[in-house]
Amino acid sequence: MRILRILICGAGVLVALSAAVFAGTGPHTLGSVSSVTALENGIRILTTSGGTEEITALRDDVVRVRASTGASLPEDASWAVLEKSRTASVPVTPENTAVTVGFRTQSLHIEIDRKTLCLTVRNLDGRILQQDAQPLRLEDSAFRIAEAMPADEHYYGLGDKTGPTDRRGRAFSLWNTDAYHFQESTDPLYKSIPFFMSFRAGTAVGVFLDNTFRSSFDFGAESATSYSFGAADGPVDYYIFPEPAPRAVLETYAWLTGKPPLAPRWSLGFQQSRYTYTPESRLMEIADRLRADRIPADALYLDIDFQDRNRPFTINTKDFANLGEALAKLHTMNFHVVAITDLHIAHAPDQNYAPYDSGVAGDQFVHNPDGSVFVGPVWPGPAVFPDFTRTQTRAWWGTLYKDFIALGFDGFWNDMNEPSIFKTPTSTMPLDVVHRIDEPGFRTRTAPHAEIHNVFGMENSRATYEGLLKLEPNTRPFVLTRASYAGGQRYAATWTGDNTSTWNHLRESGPQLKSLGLSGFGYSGADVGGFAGTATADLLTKWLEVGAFEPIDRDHTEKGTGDQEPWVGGSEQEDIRRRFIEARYRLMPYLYTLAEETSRTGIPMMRPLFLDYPEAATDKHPMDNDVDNEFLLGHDLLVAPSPFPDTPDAYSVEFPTAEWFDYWTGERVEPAPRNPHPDPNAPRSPAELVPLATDVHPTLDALPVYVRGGAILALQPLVQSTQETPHGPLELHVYAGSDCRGSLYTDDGSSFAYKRGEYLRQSFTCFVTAECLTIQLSAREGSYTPWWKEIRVVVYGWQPRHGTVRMDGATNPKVERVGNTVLFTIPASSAAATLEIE
Ligand code: NBV
Repeated sequence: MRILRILICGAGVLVALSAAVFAGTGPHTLGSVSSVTALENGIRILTTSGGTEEITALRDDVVRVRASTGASLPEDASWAVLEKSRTASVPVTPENTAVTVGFRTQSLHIEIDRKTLCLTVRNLDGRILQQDAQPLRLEDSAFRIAEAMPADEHYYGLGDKTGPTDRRGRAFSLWNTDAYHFQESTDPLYKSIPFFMSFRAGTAVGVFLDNTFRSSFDFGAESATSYSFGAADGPVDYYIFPEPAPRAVLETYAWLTGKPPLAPRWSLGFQQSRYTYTPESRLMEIADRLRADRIPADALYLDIDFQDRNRPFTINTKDFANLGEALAKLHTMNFHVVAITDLHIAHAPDQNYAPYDSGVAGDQFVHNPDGSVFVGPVWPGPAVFPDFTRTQTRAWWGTLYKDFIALGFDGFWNDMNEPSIFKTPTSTMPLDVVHRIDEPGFRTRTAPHAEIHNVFGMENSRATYEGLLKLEPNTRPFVLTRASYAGGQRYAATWTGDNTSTWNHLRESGPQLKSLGLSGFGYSGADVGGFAGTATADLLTKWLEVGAFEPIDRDHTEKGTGDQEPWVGGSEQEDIRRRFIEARYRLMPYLYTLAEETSRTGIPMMRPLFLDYPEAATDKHPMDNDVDNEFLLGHDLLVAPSPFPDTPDAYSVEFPTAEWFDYWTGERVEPAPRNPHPDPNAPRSPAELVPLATDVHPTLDALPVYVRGGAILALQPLVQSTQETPHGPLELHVYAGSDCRGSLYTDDGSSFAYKRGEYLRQSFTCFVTAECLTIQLSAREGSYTPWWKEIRVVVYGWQPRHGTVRMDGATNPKVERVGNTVLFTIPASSAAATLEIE
């Protein structure tokens, strides 16, 4: 029997519990430091087992760790990390002691224990930010890294895993999987994003394991004192980036793996989908009814039945005889139409099926180990699969969109790209299917499916995105993908796959979308109303309420389920749902400003509370752990659906700061301490006063939404589609409070003209005293001319004594007092302006 020597790292102490270090294929470590070479940006260590470990600094706050059992490191290439970031480098100062080797950057100390090779990362004050709990463990081709897990540390990320946003106490595997009607216990799911953030008392550390093989993460399911991560094969290659705050971790992750491109504005509108609106007349009925019932909407979807025999890039001309005309008509009605284009190409030799014929001619499909083309059954029956790891295959795939673009489709939906394959126990390709990597930065080589599986969906969406860009260079592509990997946000928005029409899934969708946002995917949605099963009218109403505040708001359901459009269930329900969709459209300037922020910074539109308010709790634990049902839409809106939406029970909403307004009434919220003391006069400790909370008694027609005191939100008059020009002034809603600020970004919403300066950016601040409210509008940046000629200012939470406004000391707009608000209108101008209200 083999006994693995268990080494425990920590505080420079090495505890050896048994007797041998194994080399070869059994469980082993890399041994100890044998020699160390100082590099300009780090160190390279040769180990006593003949292995190599290299730790380098890409920036002062980003280190990369690579290790191998041999004298050289594995290929330095990545599907996820941007070339310019992966090759970035900063000089470091070597720091060696009798027990450690390492270096210092401008913000970190990196120490490797000479005996165990355990890594400790400290800040310049010497505080431990991350520390290996055990030496790197290797067995056959697998490896595992274990880190110390302080009792008050929390873990976030890994994409749209189910369950609480905090991953602590659970274990997950990453292997892209078609998880039809997944449940809370289902793992793995559709995406593999081997990135997480540890968060402890206000500080956060990002960790990204850049390994595309099946990987796993255990945040304390197995051990109460350590967490671990590893992969079944492939390189030991990970990045550690400690930052002073969680937002900075996401910005750094975006620096490493990229940001989502700016979404076309229409994709932020309400989207109506079903599997499948057939025939064409049904699609038109849906469009007509949305407009007739005055339910604002921007996009309609066509699912697989619009195709001929489920063959991608074909049209079922029996049911869709005049699709081109239908699309043109829908455009005149201000709709955009998204078509599904699955990646499985029907295996249809000699049938004049162009995608198959041209694919075979260019040898574009994935091979079996014997060189023949791999064929697997999916929707079209036997199918073949483009080898998206090849640059030229991606380019060929992109050309397949030409006719659909010409026909008038506006966006594309890449489903089934885990890849999902029927009639096989693994639901995917055999692991030895051969991909032929032909990609700048990579060695041109073959790779087994085991290596490519988790990036296959991402490369599919990349091929789509890049193909669309090539076909229409001045139109922002809209691609929706189901499977992806770290970095996939550069090409596509995503949704959480086949959820179910249950209250539990409504509840789950919040944490899932917060987690996607924490994993790079700032534009994401869950099927509103649920995919599998038929939603009850109340469930659909509640889901449409919450969906109105999520980045992608798409109602979608499965074939054979009951209707799920906003009018289903009667006019009372429809009226409520319309009101929420209208609220989304009124908020469009704010939403679009957030979308631009996401594309510029990587900070998601929909956020957990701890992301923007990491120090809200007195002990700095993440607030989301108490109220995972709540989320932020941008910095200023707090949305608080019920944590148990299937019950009418009251619940408590917690606020990260003291000043909030009810978004619907404009009234100041008077939050009460969370745990009221039995004796109201008893002295309270500061801890008893936070977090502040208010009780909510849920009703079907209401969703608690709050605005930060100090927020300045931009709203617009109601429209039925983002294509419609609003009539009336832009609205600036000013919620008097401290840290008073807001911003606005806009552009034409669809082209890349903004990259040439055709955009508008403006920021706003306010300053409140008892006598005067001063609002400052910065000069507009950019050359874009917006639709508004006037700005209507609406002030909440502050009443003027005299009711006068001075604009730059001169003009005198009339002030109205309506209920609890103060309103006035000013001419819009590109110059800076100061408004003084007294
Ligand atoms: O294309 C049909 C569906 C689609 O509607 C859904 O959104 C995807 O997640 N697709 C899965 C395949 C069939 C699911 C039963």
